[in-house]
Amino acid sequence: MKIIQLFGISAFASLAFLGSCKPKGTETAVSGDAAEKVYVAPGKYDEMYNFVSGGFNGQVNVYGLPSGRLLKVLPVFSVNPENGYGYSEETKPMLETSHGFIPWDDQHHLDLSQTNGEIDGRWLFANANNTPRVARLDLKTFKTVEIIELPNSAGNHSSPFITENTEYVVAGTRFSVPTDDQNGDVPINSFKENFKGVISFIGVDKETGKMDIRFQLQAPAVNFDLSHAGRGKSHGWFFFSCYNSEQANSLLEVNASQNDKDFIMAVNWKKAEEYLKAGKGRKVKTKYAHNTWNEETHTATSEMKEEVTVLDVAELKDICYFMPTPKSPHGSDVDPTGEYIVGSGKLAALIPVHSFSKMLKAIETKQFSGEYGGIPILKYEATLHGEVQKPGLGPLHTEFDGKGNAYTSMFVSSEVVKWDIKTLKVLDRQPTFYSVGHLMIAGGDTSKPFGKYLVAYNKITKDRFLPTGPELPQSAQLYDISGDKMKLLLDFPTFGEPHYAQAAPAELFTKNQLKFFDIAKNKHPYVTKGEAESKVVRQGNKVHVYMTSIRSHFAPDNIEGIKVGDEVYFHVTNLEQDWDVPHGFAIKGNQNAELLIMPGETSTLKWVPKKPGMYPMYCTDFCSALHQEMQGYVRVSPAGSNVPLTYSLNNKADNAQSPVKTAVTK
Ligand code: K7E
Ligand code: CUA
Repeated sequence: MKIIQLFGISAFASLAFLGSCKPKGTETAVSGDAAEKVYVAPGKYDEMYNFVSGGFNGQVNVYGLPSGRLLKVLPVFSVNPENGYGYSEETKPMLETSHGFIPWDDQHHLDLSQTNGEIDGRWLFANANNTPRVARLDLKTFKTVEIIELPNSAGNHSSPFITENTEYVVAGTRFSVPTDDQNGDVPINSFKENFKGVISFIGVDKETGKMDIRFQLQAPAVNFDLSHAGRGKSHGWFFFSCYNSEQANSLLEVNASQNDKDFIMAVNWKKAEEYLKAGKGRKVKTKYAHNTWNEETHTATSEMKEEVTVLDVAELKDICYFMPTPKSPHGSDVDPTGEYIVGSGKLAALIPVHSFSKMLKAIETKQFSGEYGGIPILKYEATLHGEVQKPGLGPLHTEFDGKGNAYTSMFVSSEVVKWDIKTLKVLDRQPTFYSVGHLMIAGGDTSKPFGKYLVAYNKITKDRFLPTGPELPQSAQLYDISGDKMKLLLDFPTFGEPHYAQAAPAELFTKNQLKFFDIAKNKHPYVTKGEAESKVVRQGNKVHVYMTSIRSHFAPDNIEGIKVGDEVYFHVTNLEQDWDVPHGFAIKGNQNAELLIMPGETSTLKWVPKKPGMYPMYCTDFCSALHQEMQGYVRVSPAGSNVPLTYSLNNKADNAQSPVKTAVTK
């Protein structure tokens, strides 16, 4: 099914099922010392972090390499009942958009922040395809701390790719659509006339990482697929693969596969900045959400923005150039030197490699073969460094090892192919099991790849793992690329559907790790910094419970006088100041999820009891030997009853030290 989606053309679809394309058996593919190379002894750490996109689960998964052990699932675009992301009052604003609250998205690509073209370990950027957004995760806490929505866009696939000093994160629209200030209520077949392909340049603050959309480029209506920034000599440029230069709006598997060549669009973003400075942009009225997490208040806020500046690349010359690239190119990858740009045409029988210096020369000497949507098309031969001949079938993505080699994933022929960037000679090929999509080398899209490991993220698992019903996990496969020949070391299952991934040595991230939040710095409006301050406050039908948790009780743990019709907010502060001691919180009948509160943090669960009765609450995370005792009761009375609102901890009749307290009513 997935093959057919990607390669609807029947010839290719059938190729995928041909015996000749199926790789040889595992026995021959795994090298003898593989176990030793991936074994991480109990108590030892992995060498690298591997951040893997979750695809249609909307999350990011963190693995250790070389073991392939899953360390954590980081919620980004989808709600996560495991820790209350998207359910707690504090995190709900993270998922606000111009369409309202959205609990899900489709997450494909990741990029780690860079300084001087090298991974700096600070932030991880993630895209959402369906409702176009870009997220930033802070790798000090492994939390999603910012999400920005993208106006004038649809299907944010070509994203989030960053420049070598993280000046920009870019996001190219997959679906061209009428821009937000135009009437979108037009016939679909007016595509050519009304639709535009917009690319967003999101600026990133050097110190704080804070994002804002600096400008957008309005380009002809094509489908932007992937991109990568220039680096080194090509810093200042961006390269976007485009398909559907046919501008089809239906049955794209046929109608967008007509042209022998589509394009890689080269964008001179420094030039675009000049035009922006000169005031050449058009202000477009729109609406997009910008959501930020505040680490001091432990709360997200969502702001609706109303305007974005758009530069029209057909009008403002010399921002964009098209490099013809066969055939429906998917990956657009730039080698570590910044000189070579590799286009992977899904339907092409070769891999074209463009040269950045030749491209500059071709622009200078005007070696154009025509125009497309007002953008000059450079002559294919004029920008071409060369073609890799007979690389395999269905090239998708290319990464680099920093030693002059490129590695391309071949979806249809299920293999990874290693080739020499300069000579374009194929050096090695190894099977994948099966139908590899993205592949990743640690640091493989930076100026300084770490090499050593390559991971293939495969679309089809078939017989690789114990069967789990109709849906099997996707598989990741780890290869040792330190020698001349690639060696398959390990299979590990993945969650959702991984697309792109990132990896780097662990020290880059462990050095910044935060172990717990300093409670003295907690500025949450409902924080409770000690049990003595815990209280219950009624404001009309809203009841605020200022609650604390510490091993192994809540304060208060008995509450009476809640009435049907009340909205109860449990603001739970975890008083612990130690690493790895979260407490959980849940109450019978709560229609959202648990809270999982980190040490020093405050989180809020909203609870609306529907009928009178006795409602137990408890800690969900096994926090101590007396975790099971970490529980309490809330008594709910009928609407209009006169049971006073009281709260207590240890309210034994003979214990005058902890009397039952009456709630404050405001
Ligand atoms: Cu090739 Cu969405 Cu990057 Cu998947 S995309 S494979
Ligand atoms: Cu706190 Cu279990």
